[in-house]
Amino acid sequence: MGLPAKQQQTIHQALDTFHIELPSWAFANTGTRFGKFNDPSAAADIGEKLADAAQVHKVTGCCPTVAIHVLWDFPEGVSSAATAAAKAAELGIKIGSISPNVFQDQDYKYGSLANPDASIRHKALSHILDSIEYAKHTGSRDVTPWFTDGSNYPGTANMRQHKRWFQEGLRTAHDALNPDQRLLIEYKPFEPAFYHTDIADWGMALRLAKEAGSQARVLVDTGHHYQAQNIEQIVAWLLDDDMLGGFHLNDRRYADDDLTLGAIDPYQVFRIFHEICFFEWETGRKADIAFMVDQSHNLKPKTEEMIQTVVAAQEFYAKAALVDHAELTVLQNRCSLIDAEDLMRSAFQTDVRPVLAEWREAKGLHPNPMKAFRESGYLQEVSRVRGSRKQAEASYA
Ligand SMILES: [Mn+2]
Repeated sequence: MGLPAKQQQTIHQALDTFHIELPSWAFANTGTRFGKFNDPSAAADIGEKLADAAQVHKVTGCCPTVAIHVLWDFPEGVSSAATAAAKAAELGIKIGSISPNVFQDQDYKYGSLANPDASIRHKALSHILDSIEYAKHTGSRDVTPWFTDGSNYPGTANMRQHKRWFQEGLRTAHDALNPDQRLLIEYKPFEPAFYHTDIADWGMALRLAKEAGSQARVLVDTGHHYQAQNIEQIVAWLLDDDMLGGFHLNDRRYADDDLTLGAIDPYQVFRIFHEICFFEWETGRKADIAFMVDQSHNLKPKTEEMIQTVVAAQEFYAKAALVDHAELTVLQNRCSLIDAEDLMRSAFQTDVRPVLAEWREAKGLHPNPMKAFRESGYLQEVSRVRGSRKQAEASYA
């Protein structure tokens, strides 16, 4: 039995172009601010992170790139970038987006690009410019800074001045891009700043991106919103303005929980992907979006969790592709509320797993990526090798 041939074909076509970028930091030992539990299989350096990511790509066939955090992954700067790019190529993957880190150093206690001390603003900008250079060395297109700048108490910072410093800093960073590179600006309402955050929402990120230059876009981290915010509407607006650069995919129950995509609210992931598929049908063009994962697995086994995430993302994307957009448009224009909603819900409720298994087999992959990974013995092998060494000190990544 199964789905009609046309729907199967729709899913195959959707999956053919759906690539997911894995975060290097998801393979390392991570934790919460209360502590960190060591996993014997956790990767300790960029070489191991890339090796683990390559395993995910091997069994899923859709994760050809790995996002890098400069401070954690390129400790020696340009030479680390070159070594990592070579290692990735050896493993059949590539370095993807590059995240500068302007929040860990002691100098950034009172901010980075909006620090009242001009020499620290300069230091932060220099690091971002260096990151753009590394990106050129690794052939990476997207540079993805995230800023913690803000304040914890009313009256302690000049919010207008902070805004102007961000406008200035991001414009300078943008000017250093190659013509094919992009600057993706991520927002977050709170944490670590608890009174005001300089780039707190999509409107601020959109404005800063527009002012930075034509190669800047907004990055939507699904966990970086207030409760009940309509993320798919933000996505729809950014798509319509051609300003959606990419996602940091994850799920949350309370704040920025970095849980597995769709673990808490699977319908929301579907609704977000639906807006993308609907936009592409309506405009007849592919949206230029980097689908990146930004999750932190402090309890689940890391590589398996990433496989689970990727499989979930493919399932939601396939379901979203199944919506009959022509029919939906007719129903919307007719104000047939029940039928329009049911059209969405029936796509969401469709079991796409058998078609995904067929798609994998057509690509020469095992129909069940998790089973393939478990049968490979990779986890046992790296746990044995990595688990026998002394656990590294408690650095976050
Ligand atoms: Mn993020």
